[in-house]
Amino acid sequence: MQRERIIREIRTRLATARGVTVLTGAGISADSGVPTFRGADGLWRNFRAEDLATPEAFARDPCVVWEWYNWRRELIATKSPNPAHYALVDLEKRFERFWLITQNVDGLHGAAGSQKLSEIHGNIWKVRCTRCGRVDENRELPIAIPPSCAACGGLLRPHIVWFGEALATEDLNRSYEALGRCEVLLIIGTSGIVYPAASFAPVAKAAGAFVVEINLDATPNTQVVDVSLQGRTKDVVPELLP
Ligand code: BV8
Ligand code: ZN
Repeated sequence: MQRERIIREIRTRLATARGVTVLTGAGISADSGVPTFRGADGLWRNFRAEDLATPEAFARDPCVVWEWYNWRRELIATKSPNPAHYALVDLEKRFERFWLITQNVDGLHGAAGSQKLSEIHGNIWKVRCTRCGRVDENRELPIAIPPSCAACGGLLRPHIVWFGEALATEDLNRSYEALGRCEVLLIIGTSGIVYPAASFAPVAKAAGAFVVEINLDATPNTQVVDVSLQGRTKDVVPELLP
């Protein structure tokens, strides 16, 4: 199906849908200048997320992990939402049932105004005490290393889901509910490699949704979805608004 027909099909589906769910990955923030994890510019200051975004790395040397997160916080603090983020805020207002599931920890969906949102891998602007479990927002640039809890003095960690860690039950439940009840699932800017988000396309398809992928490159999701559009999110996503 050529591009115009695909876009017409998606807009028609959105025009008649009652429930729309969106899953985003690093590709939607790439157009805001936030590096992605994999692919050409996919590096965070020469570290691979799989090496540092783990509880083992933090247990071994919390200061190195915090240095890495400080570098990322400083970089992300200079970035702003792009037209794709704002198009999703617009989309949220148009449907009685809308939910946005993001793998991104950069906080740009919230900054753009998205409210019906699950940040399933956490948020780089939140910290969690390893002793008392308290979660706070923290926007210090840089955060003093090693940061300690104001309530109990315990060591603070980023409130982020690392590799090998379970996602929050509430986020998973909300995500599976949104995937099971939508007529359209839009998958935007993700390489479809990281689980459990990588399994969301088949979950929604099995529940009868029309699944759309918008991404720069083909991914494992490309075989599963109903239609796939290759392009930059900031150009393609606003085109889909009914
Ligand atoms: C868990 C926080 C279990 C860190 C992140 C098989 C089955 C089940 C699990 C596993 C499995 N094999 C391995 C696992 C474990 C692991 C996993 O999936 N590993 C992968 C590598 C195979 N999963 C986990 O560990 C998860 N937990 O399974 O728990 C469990 C259960 C009970 C008890 C204990 C444990 C936790 C996963 C969360 C990891 N944390 N982030 C941090 O960010 O600091 S993941 C990290 O990757 C980021 O969050 C990122 O969002 C995520 C996914 O990456 P993408 O967003 O897709 O980004 P990527 O760069 O890969 O791709 C960008 C895409 O955009 C590209 O395709 C590119 O073409 C495109 N693009 C670029 N520019 C643009 C664009 N598109 C459009 N426009 C553009 N301009
Ligand atoms: Zn504490």
